[in-house]
Amino acid sequence: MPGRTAAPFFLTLIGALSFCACGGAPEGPPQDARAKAAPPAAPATPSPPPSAGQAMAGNGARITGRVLYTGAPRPAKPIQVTKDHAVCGAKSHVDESLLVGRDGGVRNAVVSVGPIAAGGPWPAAGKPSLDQRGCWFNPHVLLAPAGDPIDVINSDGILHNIHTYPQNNPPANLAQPKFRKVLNLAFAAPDTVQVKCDVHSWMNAWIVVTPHPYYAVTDESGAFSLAGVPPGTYTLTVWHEALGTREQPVTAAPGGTSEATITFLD
Ligand SMILES: [Cu+2]
Repeated sequence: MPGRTAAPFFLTLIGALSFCACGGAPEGPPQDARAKAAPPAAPATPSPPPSAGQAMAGNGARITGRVLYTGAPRPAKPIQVTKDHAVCGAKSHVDESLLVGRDGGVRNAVVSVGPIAAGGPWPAAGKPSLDQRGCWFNPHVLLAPAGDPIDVINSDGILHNIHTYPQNNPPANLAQPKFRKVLNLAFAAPDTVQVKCDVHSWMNAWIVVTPHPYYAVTDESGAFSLAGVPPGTYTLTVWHEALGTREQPVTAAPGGTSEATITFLD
């Protein structure tokens, strides 16, 4: 949340483990859009940044782990629908700004490694889309390659509005009436962009615009996996909208798997 100070933390990194043939690729990280922790600094670095394209050439590494929160419990607050009840109130929602699951797993944290030169193939995951359904943005955190178009979908039969709050790109503020089912957005520069709907004040999401594919969003257990990473030593960066940003060195061994656990304390 805006203005909140990053909580103290604790980082544990468990080194390289088993060896396996890895391929594929992952997703992303960043700096906070509204105030918070300073953008991840460029890693104090090791070897020259590899090209993302190298990853797909084989011998890529996998980096897996979990993002945990061990501070005081912060139960997610129910969302109060104040208009368009027939559509917006059909399903109940809770505030997604901090979702902590079993064993402290933090959902919707963005994990990435760097520095890695821009470019290289992305996993065939399809065009990124942000769907407004039931007056709710799905997903809450979307990864999108810099420069590529994003579909913003209106699945509801009512008016929505897309209002973006970028740091490194021009802002957009577009009405999306019920008959305008799809809008396109694109961000040329890597960024962390908050998205809101001015019609429904509780609608809130984030688009993380990424320079390379080595980004991932944690699932409900706080788990992430980055695959096909070019071997090397990197800075592992974790960003969360409410908890802030953390960094830790990580080594990606050729053909191996490294495991990292990042713990935020309150
Ligand atoms: Cu809306």
